[in-house]
Amino acid sequence: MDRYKLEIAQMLKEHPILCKGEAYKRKYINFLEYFTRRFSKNDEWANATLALYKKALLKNPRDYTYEGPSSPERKADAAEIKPFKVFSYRYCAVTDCVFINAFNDRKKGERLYAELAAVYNERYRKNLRRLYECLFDPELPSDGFEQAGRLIDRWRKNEAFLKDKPVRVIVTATMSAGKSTLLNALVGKKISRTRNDACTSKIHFIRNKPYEDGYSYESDYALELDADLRTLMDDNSKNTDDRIDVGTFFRTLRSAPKRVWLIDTPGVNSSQDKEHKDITEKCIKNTPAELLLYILNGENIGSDDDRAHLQFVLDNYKGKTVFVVNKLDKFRKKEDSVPETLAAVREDLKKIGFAEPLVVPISSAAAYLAKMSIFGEELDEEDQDEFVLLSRKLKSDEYRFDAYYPLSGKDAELDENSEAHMLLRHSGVLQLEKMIYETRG
Ligand SMILES: Nc1nc2c(ncn2[C@@H]2O[C@H](COP(=O)(O)OP(=O)(O)OP(=O)(O)O)[C@@H](O)[C@H]2O)c(=O)[nH]1
Ligand SMILES: [Mg+2]
Repeated sequence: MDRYKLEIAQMLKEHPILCKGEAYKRKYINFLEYFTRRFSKNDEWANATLALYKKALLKNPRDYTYEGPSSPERKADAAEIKPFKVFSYRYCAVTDCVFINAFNDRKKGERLYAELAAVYNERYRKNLRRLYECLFDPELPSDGFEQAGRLIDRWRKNEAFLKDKPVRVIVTATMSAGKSTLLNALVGKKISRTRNDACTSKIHFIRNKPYEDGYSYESDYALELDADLRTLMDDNSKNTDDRIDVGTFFRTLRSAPKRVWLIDTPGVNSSQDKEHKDITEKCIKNTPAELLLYILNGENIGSDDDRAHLQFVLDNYKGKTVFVVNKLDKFRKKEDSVPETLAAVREDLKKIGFAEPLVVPISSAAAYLAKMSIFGEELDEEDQDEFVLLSRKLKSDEYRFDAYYPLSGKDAELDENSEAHMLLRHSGVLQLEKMIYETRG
């Protein structure tokens, strides 16, 4: 499967067909299934997407059975198609059918379209052709397609998104620096395991989508388009590859979505798992990326493991690097100083050989809690307590981490009266997002 497909958002939310009765929906799915069987028999993406349609559109997916022609290897005749021919929602059906089977593949789309159009009487074909053209040409007007208007809008959002070059961001750290917490904060969802629960030895490619479709995808040996938390947290033992690909919409307060891949590498500690180190080093050396985020554990600055890994990064990665010092919220005013620590890290990095290193602070824990709260996720009691403590602490000047970033300017719509918005701002993550999203792909 082409991995970019994990960046395509589904069009199922508020789908026009949802208001119809179950019988009509079954007919509709049958229509889609006939063409999917005929044109995409061995296409993992198409089959998984069709399965998602069944799950999302049907009230009782279990009661559904395919009733179309039994041997779709040959083109069905009109009589065979008649029982499940979709008429009043034909614009939706054609859009969905091409979406499932031939998104981004005009050649296959033409073959599919020829048979799709043949289902309908000639007097309907002119408009159907106009619809089809409009899917592949964003310049054409998309009005007059009734219920399919929303589907076409979504199609176009996907299409425009994939035209952009992705910003590829490698994220690396020694163990327990808070890398997973930071990734979860950037994505605005729990997508990476935290707190050392059996760490993974895979590279995770976490890809953004153009809008929230309600689904997280994971390709880890098998393709799962509706991955739950467990699927996301567990590695499939059958996967002999050293990577896992995830696709999900990144929840942020920024207005425009951007094609971003966060490339999460296993934590390296030379003293421990050699395999992790090898995989991470290979990734840093061989994966093209516009940006590398090196996460440093603010509580454990200057470790030998970090020194060795920093040296490796210096020698092997030539793109832009940002050093992100995490967990500074744990400092105590009487004992530690945020600005002095940042200055010391900067000096250390210069000594290692980084010219003018960009060093910024963050509280990934604060950023994560703020996002969870903003996007309506339930915080348990412990999280709520931490939220309150961090909110208070990050209001005091020294711990307003956003103030240490070189960039300024408006990047997100913030509500000054919202504790969660202010915590998000003070955590530093908005500024870090700005750096990522404004990097050229
Ligand atoms: N106070 C505070 N704790 C943090 C912060 N970021 C992470 N932590 C905590 O540090 C611990 C390790 O965080 P993880 O995000 O799992 O770290 P990691 O780098 O992914 O760790 P490994 O994948 O196991 O190497 C967890 O208990 C987090 O809750 C932070 O900014 N502030
Ligand atoms: Mg981790």
